[in-house]
Amino acid sequence: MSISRRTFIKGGVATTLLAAASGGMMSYKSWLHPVEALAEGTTERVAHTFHQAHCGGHCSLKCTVRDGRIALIEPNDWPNPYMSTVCLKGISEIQHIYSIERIQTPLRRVGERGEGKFVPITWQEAFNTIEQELKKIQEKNGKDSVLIGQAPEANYPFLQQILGAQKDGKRGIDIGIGNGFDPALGGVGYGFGQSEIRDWVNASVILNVGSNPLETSLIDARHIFDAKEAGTKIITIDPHFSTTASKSDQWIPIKPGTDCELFLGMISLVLENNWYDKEYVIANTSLPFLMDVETGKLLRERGEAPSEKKDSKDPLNPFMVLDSENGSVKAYNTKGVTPALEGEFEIGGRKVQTVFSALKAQQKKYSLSWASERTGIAQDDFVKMTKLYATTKPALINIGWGGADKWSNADITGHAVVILASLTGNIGVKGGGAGCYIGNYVSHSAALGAWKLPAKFTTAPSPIPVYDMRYQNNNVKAMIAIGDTIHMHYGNMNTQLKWVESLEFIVGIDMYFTPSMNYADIVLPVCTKFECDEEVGGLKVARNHVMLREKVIDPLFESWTDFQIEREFARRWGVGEFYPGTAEQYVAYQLEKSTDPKLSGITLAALKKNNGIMQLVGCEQPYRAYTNKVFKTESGKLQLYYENLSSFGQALPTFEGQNEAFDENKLVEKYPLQFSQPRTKYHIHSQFCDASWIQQYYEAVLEINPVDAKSRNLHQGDVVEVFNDRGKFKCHCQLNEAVRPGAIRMYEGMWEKYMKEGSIQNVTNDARNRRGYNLVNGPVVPFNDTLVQVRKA
Ligand SMILES: Nc1nc2c(c(=O)[nH]1)N[C@H]1C(S)=C(S)[C@@H](COP(=O)(O)OP(=O)(O)OC[C@H]3O[C@@H](n4cnc5c(=O)[nH]c(N)nc54)[C@H](O)[C@@H]3O)O[C@H]1N2
Ligand SMILES: Nc1nc2c(c(=O)[nH]1)N[C@H]1C(S)=C(S)[C@@H](COP(=O)(O)OP(=O)(O)OC[C@H]3O[C@@H](n4cnc5c(=O)[nH]c(N)nc54)[C@H](O)[C@@H]3O)O[C@H]1N2
Ligand code: SF4
Ligand SMILES: [Mo]
Repeated sequence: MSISRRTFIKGGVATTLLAAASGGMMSYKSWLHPVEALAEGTTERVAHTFHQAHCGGHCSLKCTVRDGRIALIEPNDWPNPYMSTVCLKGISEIQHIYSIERIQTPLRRVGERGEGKFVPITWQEAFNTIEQELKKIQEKNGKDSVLIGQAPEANYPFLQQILGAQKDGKRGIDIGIGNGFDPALGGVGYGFGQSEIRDWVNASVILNVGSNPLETSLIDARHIFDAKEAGTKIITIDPHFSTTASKSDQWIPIKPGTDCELFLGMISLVLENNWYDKEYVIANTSLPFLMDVETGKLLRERGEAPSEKKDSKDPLNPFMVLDSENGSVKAYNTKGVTPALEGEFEIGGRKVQTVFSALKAQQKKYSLSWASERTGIAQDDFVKMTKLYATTKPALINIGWGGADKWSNADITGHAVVILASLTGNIGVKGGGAGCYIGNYVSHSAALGAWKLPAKFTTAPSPIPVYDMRYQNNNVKAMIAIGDTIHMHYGNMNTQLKWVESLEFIVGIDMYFTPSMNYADIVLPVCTKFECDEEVGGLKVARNHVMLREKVIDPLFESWTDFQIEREFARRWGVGEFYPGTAEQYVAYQLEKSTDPKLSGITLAALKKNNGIMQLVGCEQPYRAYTNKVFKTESGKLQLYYENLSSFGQALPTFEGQNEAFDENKLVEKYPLQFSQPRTKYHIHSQFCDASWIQQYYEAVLEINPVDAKSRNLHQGDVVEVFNDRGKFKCHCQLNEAVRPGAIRMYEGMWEKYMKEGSIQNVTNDARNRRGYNLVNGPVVPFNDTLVQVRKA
């Protein structure tokens, strides 16, 4: 029988009414036939594991196994039921782990790279070849000629050390904002200045900029709605009408790539209207520090050299401020001195001013009309939004990694964000904060006991960022690609592939035959996190909890666990005797040897007894960032002036245009559409493209506004070609008013085989900003800074 949508909806209503009338709620439990009905001899057991990390989820799962096959996946019973989560992707693993795309045996490539011709081989043969080829390459070119490219889902803590290899440390991903945001706090470069999501209920206002947590941090949806119910006003600033925009109090559409202008404009308004928190700024930031007007250098007690000792309590060469009481110049940390915030004066013939005064002068360029025109946000909305953010406390800026981050000038945006949040006194306060946030990345953490290999096994440094290997001379001759890294981690695929093809040997390690595997010489099949050859497979600390990975089912096909594969590398590279014997031994060691009080009382036995999940000790309150207002900078304050970037004119955020997708670019005539590639709740990047339950809801489509479709004579469902000078791809198109006119959108990660032709990476921009090499994490890959044209294929 074919069911039309109408009858389907009617049927749905009838079922719901029936369930309500009989007093019963429809429950997913009804999917699993009751156990009494099972045939005699059927075995059933429950086991626990954790799911993926890259969605921020880390869901701990309770799995029912019947006769060796997974029959039901449910959220685990977390100590606090409110934390128990699973999403459609997790549930779909019942089917997905048995996908036809699973790599079933080790494979050897027999065709050209990329052609997809492989033959099955044994593990013995696969590892013999790997050992022989990698050792040959290392003997000839040095150990650092092997590069490990690794997706975050995979767990190979020792492989780099075992092989003495390089790792793709600098990969230009998710660091655009952090590069400019973090120096102010002394952070690691990913923009972490926020508290945990449980603190969002305490915010009065949240500016959600270029972030779509209702899809990209699905597990946190309940906390976001809690905040809304508690009265938090959420304003989403996004070029497209995103899922999160649709649930926000206000959506402010912004022209793509103009977040830098947005925040610069906001800073100007805050300064002009005295909406800043003077007391906070004086106490906690470097804005009162004195600088030489001519050279732009900060004044120190003795000359210009920075303190050798990074200790805010006892800096060797402290910064200087102007004592507001008597106008004398003092070290910033002199007891009892209240520094002046503003001022310009002379010391010994030298013109000197406070950083705050310099900022005020510089910001004159970034007027309301300038910012409003460039961002496309009406002046009235701009002022109202800024005033609300600046004058309602506490206020929070949540800035994503997928929107404003992936532009070549994102570091300037990040710098402006941290200045804005500091001026308004919102960093290190309950309910406040600013920065990037996804799921577990900001929560309480605990250090597990560290298993150590002998010090003689050393890793090789990675002098050249991985995205630059195709452009800069380097020593890499072989790659171990763990996950879909070749396909996902680089813009401008056609250039990237030339480099990949030049490599002498590639090992691919994955559960699924992702596009990257096509380029490998030897492919190894890995177990999913549900499969294991022993009773315990691993451990992780995430979302304020410790989680255990138990064996749910035996390894499928001929796959090995990541642990087994790493152990085999260890054995063959002479490290075997120092490597843990079993995964269970390793897990027990990590717990036993930990000295972290948050892990006290948490043993392997206790974890097994508690469904494989226990809460870290003392995490009742949400993790709050920097509440002691001591930052990991030289002065211990929010250091908002970046002296090291003065040669680039970026000691204070100075507007610089985008690399490609901006109006004044001549290329706009040829390629008028900006292409953004957000993430979707249906996938984790390239993962789940092959999951047929998910495929029912999402197929590869390019989304375009009906206005832009009409001018190109495109109709819903047409196959379109998206192209620019770098390359092209083809897929169906979908007309969607949620997409901003002048821009198109397609979720990133889709495997080539599910496209009509090509990959989105064929067109994405890989330009690297020269300034980037002086930033914390190297240049960002500006995936969104991409112009294209679309036509009917
Ligand atoms: N389900 C799921 N969750 C995930 C992931 C996943 O693959 N799937 N991936 C995880 C990872 S690694 C990451 S990096 C995060 C990313 O998490 P988010 O930052 O939330 O990522 P996106 O959804 O890609 O982008 C957020 C929003 O930015 C908007 N945007 C695009 N261009 C611009 C712009 O120029 N300015 C502004 N202001 N907005 C813009 C997009 O329309 C989109 O709504 O998600 C994580 N969570
Ligand atoms: N055009 C464009 N490209 C982008 C982006 C963009 O915005 N635009 N965003 C970028 C961003 S933010 C990110 S973070 C990257 C993400 O790109 P990737 O880091 O490649 O992320 P995933 O696609 O999640 O890859 C995870 C891989 O690991 C495998 N895997 C999963 N679990 C396990 C396991 O337990 N063991 C092993 N061995 N393997 C496992 C999966 O099968 C999959 O192949 O993509 C980037 N690429
Ligand atoms: S994919 Fe879904 S179930 Fe799996 S960890 Fe992420 S949010 Fe949780
Ligand atoms: Mo990411």
